[in-house]
Amino acid sequence: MTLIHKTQICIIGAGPSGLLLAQLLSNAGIDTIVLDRKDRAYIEGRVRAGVLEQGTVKALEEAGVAERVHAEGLPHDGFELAFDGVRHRIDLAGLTGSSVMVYGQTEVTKDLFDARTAAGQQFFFNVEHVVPSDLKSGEPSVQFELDGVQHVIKCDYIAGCDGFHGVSRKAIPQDVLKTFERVYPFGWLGILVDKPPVSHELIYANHEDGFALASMRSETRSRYYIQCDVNDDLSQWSDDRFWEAFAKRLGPDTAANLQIGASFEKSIAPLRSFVAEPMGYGALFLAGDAAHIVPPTGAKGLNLAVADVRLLARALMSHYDGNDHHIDSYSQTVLNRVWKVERFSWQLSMLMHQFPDNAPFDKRMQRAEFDYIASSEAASKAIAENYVGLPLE
Ligand code: FAS
Ligand code: PHB
Repeated sequence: MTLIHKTQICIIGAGPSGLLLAQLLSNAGIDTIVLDRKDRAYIEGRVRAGVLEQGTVKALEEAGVAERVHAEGLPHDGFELAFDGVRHRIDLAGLTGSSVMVYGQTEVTKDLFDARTAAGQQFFFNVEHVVPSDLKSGEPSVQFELDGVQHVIKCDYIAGCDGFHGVSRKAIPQDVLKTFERVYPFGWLGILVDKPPVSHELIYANHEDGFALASMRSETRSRYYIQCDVNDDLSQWSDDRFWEAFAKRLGPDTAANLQIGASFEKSIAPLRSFVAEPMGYGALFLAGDAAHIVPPTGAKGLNLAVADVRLLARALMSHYDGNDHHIDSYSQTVLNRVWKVERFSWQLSMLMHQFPDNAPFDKRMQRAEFDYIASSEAASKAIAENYVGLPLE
């Protein structure tokens, strides 16, 4: 037996991309179904991004889910870059008139799940064997299995919001799809600890031992990262070893304010830059990590996904208003911005990390670039305008 469902937009993936798209479209009266191979608890349990651009906050406002981010988020007017203990503040507010909001991706996901659940909108969790089909036939559909039962969703369009390891990107024919990738020779080891942050603003530090990032989730919960070997596993990183490395990379003056404690979350993430082109094929449109990955150095992954979704929601809404201009230009429009954000994330990653194969000259170039940024308002402004978020188009 196969169960048939009908909707206007089938959204594969209930991460931030899929959930935000569903919310924006549902608010516009467009019918959606959201599928995910995991369930809500698993998705909410993934600790990821922590910094929201104003454009992301605006999108949450447009989706009607911004109450908590305004009540609990921490507005930040600046952040610091540090090299071997020398710190330079990037004055976001002074240089751009804008700022960022510190608010965890976990919370964004919770807010979006709550809104869709409250509206009684349809999810299918724990789905298997998801197959987007008939992308160019005029009658697209998505097949999947749930608890041994076959389902088919007949729809107008399919939104591939299923992340880097999803199936949507792979539904684009190999002779059409182009991919671009750089894999970095290190990872990030991150912890969460219920201790006040070492500084009231984020600090990105480059030290001869490696990169470190001091971030936070609230005034009592800190999120810290250090660069680690790409082959490391968590068993090699006790809290004591983490704290010793983290304090050394921050430098003694900064580390003097560090309050250490037992971590309650610890994970290692690989770093890569990745883009797939095109981000549309027939009735399938990609958004978020399904189409691109950035190293987290620029705090762009989640924010780039949200920007894709804002453009895709606009395109789909316009379609139902009788105008296909934005649908036809979606891939080109969104990729223009994706590549600029890829550039910034790559630039900051190249500046702030220790590369195993870097020659002494390369290390001097990193320090010279830091010294130039610290001494040039123009160079600091270039960093600032990317960090607060580029215009949507
Ligand atoms: P997601 O990967 O979040 O969601 C995709 C969803 O699709 C998942 O729920 C998955 O279960 C589902 N799915 C996959 N395959 C499926 C299938 N076949 N069928 C149905 N569903 C399927 N960004 C930052 O800005 N700052 C950070 O510090 C940061 N840290 C990160 C750390 C890690 C370990 C990772 C992996 C990413 C990090 N990111 C960070 C980037 C991250 O925040 C992403 O940009 C963000 O989750 C993108 O959201 P989505 O596009 O929704 O993809
Ligand atoms: C985080 O708080 O998780 C975070 C902040 C800034 C980044 C990356 C991660 O660039």
